Amino acid sequence: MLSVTLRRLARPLRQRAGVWVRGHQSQAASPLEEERPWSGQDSLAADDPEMWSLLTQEKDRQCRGLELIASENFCSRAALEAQGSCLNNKYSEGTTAGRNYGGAEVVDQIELLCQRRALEAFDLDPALWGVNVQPYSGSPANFAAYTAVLNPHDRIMGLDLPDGGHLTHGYMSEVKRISATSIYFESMPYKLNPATGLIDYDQMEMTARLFRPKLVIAGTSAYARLIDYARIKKLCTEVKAHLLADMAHISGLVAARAVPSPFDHADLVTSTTHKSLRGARAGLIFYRKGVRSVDKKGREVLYDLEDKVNFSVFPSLQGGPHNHAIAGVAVALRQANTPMFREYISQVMKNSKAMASALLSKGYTLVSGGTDNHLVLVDLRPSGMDGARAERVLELVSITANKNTCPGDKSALTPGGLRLGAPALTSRQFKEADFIQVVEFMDEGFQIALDVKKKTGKLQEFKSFLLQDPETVARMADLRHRVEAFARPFPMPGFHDH
Ligand code: DSN
Repeated sequence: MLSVTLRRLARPLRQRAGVWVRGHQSQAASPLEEERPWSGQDSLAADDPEMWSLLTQEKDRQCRGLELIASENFCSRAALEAQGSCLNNKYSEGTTAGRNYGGAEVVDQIELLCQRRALEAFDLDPALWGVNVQPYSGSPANFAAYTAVLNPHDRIMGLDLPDGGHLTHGYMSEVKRISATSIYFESMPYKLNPATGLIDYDQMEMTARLFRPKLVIAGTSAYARLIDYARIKKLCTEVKAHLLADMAHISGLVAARAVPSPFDHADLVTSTTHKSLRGARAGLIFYRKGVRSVDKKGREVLYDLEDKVNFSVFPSLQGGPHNHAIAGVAVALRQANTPMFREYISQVMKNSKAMASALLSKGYTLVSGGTDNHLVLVDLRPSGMDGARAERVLELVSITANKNTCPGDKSALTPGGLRLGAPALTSRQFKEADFIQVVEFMDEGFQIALDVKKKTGKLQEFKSFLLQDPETVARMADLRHRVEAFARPFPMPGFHDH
């Protein structure tokens, strides 16, 4: 009571001294706030109006725009609810076989449930496959999987980033080791055949026979075609390498049996959980169990990956698992094992193909000429455009996509390509005809970009002109209004207050 009275007395002085107001007037704590004991019961809107306002703006951005980033999706309300739950509060370093903290009896069940659902979603026999569901996301999952089976400076091979691989597949530039996977391991890329836009398996084989990697990564971030896992596995057997499939982009497609499964051939499979799989944000590492081979004396040689993977995730690389994320992933994995999800993925593939055909019919060039999965990679160079300028104009008209390198690109800042994915809008119930309309909008955006490019020089000047030239501003405003009027009525999963 005394301290409350003293605080009351002190407040006018502090206000006069300017201590009371923290930066912006809207951030000032209400007088009541100071006097109440902390209950933690206020809503976000009441507790932190500034953050609430930003979240509200982001929700609105997601609802009014066309989301074409191939790695993004709209997760279900149920999975978001599990993720934003009391599970955030619990530490549980270790595995379900033994934890470093008490009170883990419920999170143990949650982790076991997530593991079981992960195996079920991909139709895996628990005698032959296990899964670690603790990685925080895809990049840590990859680094942990490599660390499990490699020593520092062992050799890895993955698809080069400019050719559609991921940073964590060993990316290094001409002058610098960029990804930790190239700093701590020795990396040699394989590449696309620039003429076909397809993985150059002949070159991969030739390089692997010389480089003798310990690990080959079969996985992509911006590749619209299927991967020949059988061929890569044959190579791995020949050079005595582990085969790791990073199915982050296509894990929803794999779960829906819509593309060939990496599990038929790989020793290790990593994934994120929030792309085509449409879950909460995290990572997974699957590892083979059981008999690996039979030696010359007829004795069974077992896989030894389980302990190595688990040890690598914790304690080597991570601390406490994010139990809230694991729960959100478990919810999504149950959803992924339903006919409804398979129907969703089938629509993703149809929409991706519809988008590819519409772009081709408008004269655009696609890397590899089309798509077999959830994304298309447009090569804008033949249209006199680049991905950076196209991305910026689309962003200003509420269409979100991302610039991407195409085979032969030199600059990562102004690459020639634009990556477009179908998973997010398909979660909003878009069908083929809707994607054809999306292409119409993008085509208008590309036209604006082309017109402005002709009048400007470097990228920075292009960007300034977009915001300053009255005619361009008006053209973009008109397109943006039509885009938003089209997008907004589609349902949005996850947000019950939409
Ligand atoms: N950055 C993600 C993507 O966009 O493909 C992968 O981590």
